Formats: sequence, C-alpha cells, structure tokens
Amino acid sequence: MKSFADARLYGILDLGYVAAADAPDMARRMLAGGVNILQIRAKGLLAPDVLALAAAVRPFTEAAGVPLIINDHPFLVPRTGADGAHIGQDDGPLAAARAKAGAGKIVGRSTHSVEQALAARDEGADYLGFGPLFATPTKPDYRPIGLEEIARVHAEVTDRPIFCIGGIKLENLPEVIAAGARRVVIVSGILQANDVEAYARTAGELLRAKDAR
Ligand code: 3NM
Repeated sequence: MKSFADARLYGILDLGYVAAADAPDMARRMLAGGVNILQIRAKGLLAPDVLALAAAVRPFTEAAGVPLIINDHPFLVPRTGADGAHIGQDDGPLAAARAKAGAGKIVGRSTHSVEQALAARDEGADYLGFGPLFATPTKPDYRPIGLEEIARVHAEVTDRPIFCIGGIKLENLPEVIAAGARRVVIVSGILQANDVEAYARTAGELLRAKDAR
C-alpha cells in the first residue's frame, strides 16, 4: 500500500450520489484519477450490503495500492479486508472503534472545530476530517466552519494528517489551499463530475503544486 502520510486527495464513494450497482465502476474511475484514499459511505445500508459493496470495490483499491476505509461500521473492517474505519463525533470512543477494526488498521474521526480536532488527536485518531468548511448538501445539518480555522487547526495539530472537507470543489480548492489546507476530501464534486477521472486528477495536481512552492 502507498504511504498514508503522502495522501492528499480523499475520495468518498457516497451512495447518496451513486447507485450501489454503479459504485464499483465509480471507484475504478476515482482511482484512475488518482484519489489517494477511498471511503465507502453508505448511510442506511445494512451490514450485509456494505460487505457486498466493499467486496466489489476492494479489488480496485488493492490494485491501486490505495487504502479502503469503511464509514460507520468498524466491525466490518476485519470482515471486508478493508484498511480502516471512519467514525463521527457521535460514534463513541476511538479506542472502541479501533478494537473492532483490529490491530494495525487506520481509524479516522470527523471533527467540526479545532477543539474537537485536538480531542481526536489526543484519543489517537490516525487522521482527522475537519469541516464542513462550506455549506454542503452532502451533510446538510452542519454549520460551516469557514476558512479561518484551517491555519489554526494545522498549527495546533502537526503530527497527523488533517483532511479538510465540506463543500470543496475545483472552483474553491485554490482558496482552500491558500488558507492552509494540504489535504482535502471531495465528495459530490468528484461524484457528479462529467469526467470523474479528470476532475480528481486536477484536484490532486492543485494539492501537490502546493508542495512545490
Ligand atoms: N463530512 P461534499 S462534510 C461527509 O464536516 C462529510 O465532517 C463532513 O461532501 C464533515 O464534498 C461532508 O459533497 C460532506 O461537500 C462532504
């Protein structure tokens, strides 16, 4: 598997945007575009259906050397051969999710403020989501953080990857990067693109261009 620390673009296969039957091919296109991490987010799906979906997507992530992350169901991680789990603020202690996911697996946590980011770091999350930066229909009930906190969260949490998320599109990615983001999650922007592969590739190039400066 490629180095997790080098990941810049995190893609989510969100069944709110993609039919389950189309999900494996969407995963293939996202990976061809260079997403560095792929999450399965299937709100409302029962465990057997998440298992089936993960089994269908797994060969693509494996071939690409990209970690496969399961949203919400850490106990499915060992059963799918996935590389980790992602949990939200209401999903209990990180240690409990890690115990279910198993030794050596990645466990990330969504955070919605600098204070929550510090707490997730202190409980040992392998990476943090930080958002939503902007209002987004993918997570409609959350108040946007805005761009000002990006610099602060990166100054406070320096020892693990932070993925900014929420309403990020190619159009606003340059300002998100200028505000201090190094890594992002893009959901609907990628999944609704006419050319998924080109969209992801352009986002990855913008994120990596920052390293060259
Ligand atoms: N989590 P889009 S925002 C899944 O802030 C998710 O924790 C968020 O989707 C958080 O790129 C979000 O379509 C939705 O805006 C991101």
